[in-house]
Amino acid sequence: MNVQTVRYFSTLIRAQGLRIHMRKQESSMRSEAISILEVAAFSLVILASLSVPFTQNARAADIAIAVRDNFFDPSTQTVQVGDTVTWTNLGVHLHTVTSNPSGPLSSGDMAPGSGTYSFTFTSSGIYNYKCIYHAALGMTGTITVVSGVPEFPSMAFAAVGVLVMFLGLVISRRNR
Ligand SMILES: [Cu+2]
Repeated sequence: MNVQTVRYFSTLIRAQGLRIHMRKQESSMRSEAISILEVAAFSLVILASLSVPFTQNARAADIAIAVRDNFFDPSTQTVQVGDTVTWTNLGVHLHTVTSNPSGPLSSGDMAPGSGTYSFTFTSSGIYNYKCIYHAALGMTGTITVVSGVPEFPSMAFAAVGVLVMFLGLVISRRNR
């Protein structure tokens, strides 16, 4: 064995040692990454549960009701909190959408053929209304507003969060 060969082997051994050392560091970094993952997943679950009241009916709908001579079509409609109802006068007479006996609905005169009136319902309840010109002819309607169930975003976040947390626990247990 000459000096060069010895030098070569010692370099090789040192490199191997370095490699093992780096691998150890890598695995400690990996378990650190797992605990970060767990914290992130946990935060996601907390965030999701906190955001439930705010994401109710996240996909607020637009509901159309036709105003005809002389009835509302449909005359009864159930919507969720946050939904917007738009009435369109498709008749040849003036009509109104007016709370009955009192309430927030007040369209004023809706022009025949094109007049529209929109209202966004922000609290649950039963909203009776009428056309002030044709109520006596039975031109009345009811909107029932119900509070929405937690929708896709928060439910999905919670599910993904729980899954990631579970996987993180399993992986970190195996690596210990
Ligand atoms: Cu009318």
